[in-house]
Amino acid sequence: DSLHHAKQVPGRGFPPGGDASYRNADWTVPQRFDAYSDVEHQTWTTLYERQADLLPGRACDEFLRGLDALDLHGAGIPDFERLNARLAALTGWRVAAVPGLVPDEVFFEHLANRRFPASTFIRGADQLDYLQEPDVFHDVFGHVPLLADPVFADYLQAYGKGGLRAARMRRLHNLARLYWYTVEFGLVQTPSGLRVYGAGILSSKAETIYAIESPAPHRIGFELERVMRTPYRIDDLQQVYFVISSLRSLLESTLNTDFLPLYERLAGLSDIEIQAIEPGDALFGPRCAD
Ligand code: HBI
Ligand code: FE
Repeated sequence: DSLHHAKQVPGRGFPPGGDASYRNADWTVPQRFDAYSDVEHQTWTTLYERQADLLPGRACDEFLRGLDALDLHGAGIPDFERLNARLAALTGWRVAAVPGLVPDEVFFEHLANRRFPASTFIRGADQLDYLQEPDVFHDVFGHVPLLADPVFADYLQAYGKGGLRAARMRRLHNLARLYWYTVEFGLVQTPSGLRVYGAGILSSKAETIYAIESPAPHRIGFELERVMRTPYRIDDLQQVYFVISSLRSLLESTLNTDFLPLYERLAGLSDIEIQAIEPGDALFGPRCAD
């Protein structure tokens, strides 16, 4: 999807001249941890400190526990090797450095094998707030903490396996919406209130506040077919979020669904407009400002 337009960053990712022959067949590259500049480490720390302030009461517990378990509080861009030692011990997942966007099949193949492809470059200090392509802060801070949770770890692997099947059935646009509205922009209703688990939200200061507090977006109870019929926009704050009741219920709804008849049904159903409320939608309110 186009959150992930590869941008060629001088000195990281694609080498000058665009020669991609340095990368491995699975698109992985070395992180080159020692080559990060102080300015690049400082950009991570600035982003980290902004988010750390916002997370209590907004991020789900599993995410916060993952930050602790992976020791992602340290200053600067994490060294993937050290991170992987902890992550692999917890759930068997690893982070694999990639230059940016990788082709769908390559992406799914990594996920199906419990490898999360993560960009190595970091956004410029002049682009702290929004970027269309994933950088190391989005990929590692946003996505990796939940990979320390055994239930989410299984969900993302199942998604990767499903992606390989959906691609063969030409229903990838439907499955990509599931990724978007869960892994990237998911909300979860917990006993202590609405919380964020989506990485696209958790790596954005503005969207972390907006997703929980703003009255503007719709918040609709998660239902697999409903989500797969809803397109998404990549260029602004979301107009709709889907709310799960727990990570386990999300995993179970995908494991208990036979996607084959679902895809057949979807082929005959129209898309639902992003702002639409359908009969049967369960609606959730924002957290009241205090
Ligand atoms: N590549 N590095 C990277 N990260 C992604 O999130 C990603 C990708 N390639 C394809 C892709 N996502 C999407 O097409 C899937 O989510 C459907
Ligand atoms: Fe992402």
